[in-house]
Amino acid sequence: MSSQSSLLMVGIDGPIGSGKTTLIDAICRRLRSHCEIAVIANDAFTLEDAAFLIRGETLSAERIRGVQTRGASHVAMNLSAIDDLKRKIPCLEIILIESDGDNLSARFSSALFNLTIYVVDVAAGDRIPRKGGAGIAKSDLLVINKIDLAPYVGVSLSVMEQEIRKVRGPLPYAFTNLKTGNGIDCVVEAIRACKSA
Ligand SMILES: Nc1nc2c(ncn2[C@@H]2O[C@H](COP(=O)(O)OP(=O)(O)O)[C@@H](O)[C@H]2O)c(=O)[nH]1
Ligand SMILES: [Mg+2]
Repeated sequence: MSSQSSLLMVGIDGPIGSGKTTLIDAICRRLRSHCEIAVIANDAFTLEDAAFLIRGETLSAERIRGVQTRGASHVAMNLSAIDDLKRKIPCLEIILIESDGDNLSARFSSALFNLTIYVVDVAAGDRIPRKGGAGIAKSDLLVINKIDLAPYVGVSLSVMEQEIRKVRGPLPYAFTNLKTGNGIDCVVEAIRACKSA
C-alpha cells in the first residue's frame, strides 16, 4: 500500500463477471451517508458499468465516471477522471476504481492505489486460487464472491480457503454473497480501516 494524499484510492480488479460492479454498488450504499465517495468504472468497449450505477442511483451521477479503455493502457484516462472528480467534489474522501477486468493478471498500480481489492467468482472453481497472479496472491483484500453458487458448481469453500491461505499467507480475504450482502461488512471494514490509518 502507498499513500499519496488524504484521498483514499481503492482499486477493484478481477475477471469480468466476478462481481466488481455489484461490489462497488454495495460498498457505496454502505458508505455514502458517512463519507464523500465517487466511482470510476473502466470498461473495455462500453460505458455499461457507469451507466448501470447511475441508473441504479448507487451515487448521484456527478460522482460516477465511466472510462472506455479499449483494452489498452488506461492510466492517463483514469488520472484525468480523478482530476475531474476532485475539481467537482473538493471534499472527496474515497474513489473506488473498477478495472475493465480481463484476466488474472491484475494491473494495479501501487502508485495510484492505497488499497487493492481483487474479486473472484466461486463458480470459476475451487482451484482458482492456485492459478496465482498478483491479484489473487498480493492484493490487500481478496474477495471470493458468489458463495451462494458453490453447491451448484461442486465447489468446496473449505478447499478454496485452504488454497487461498497457501497462496496469500497472512493477507486477508472475504467470502461474499452480494445477492444477500453476506460478507460485505468485512470489505467495508477494510476500507474504513485504511481510511482511518
Ligand atoms: N449468484 C450471485 N450472483 C452475483 C453475485 N454477485 C454478483 N452477481 C451477479 O453476477 C453478474 C456479474 O456481476 P458484475 O458485478 O457485473 O461483474 P463484473 O463484471 O465483475 O463487474 C451480475 O449478473 C450480478 O448480479 C453473487 O454474490 N451471487
Ligand atoms: Mg463491472
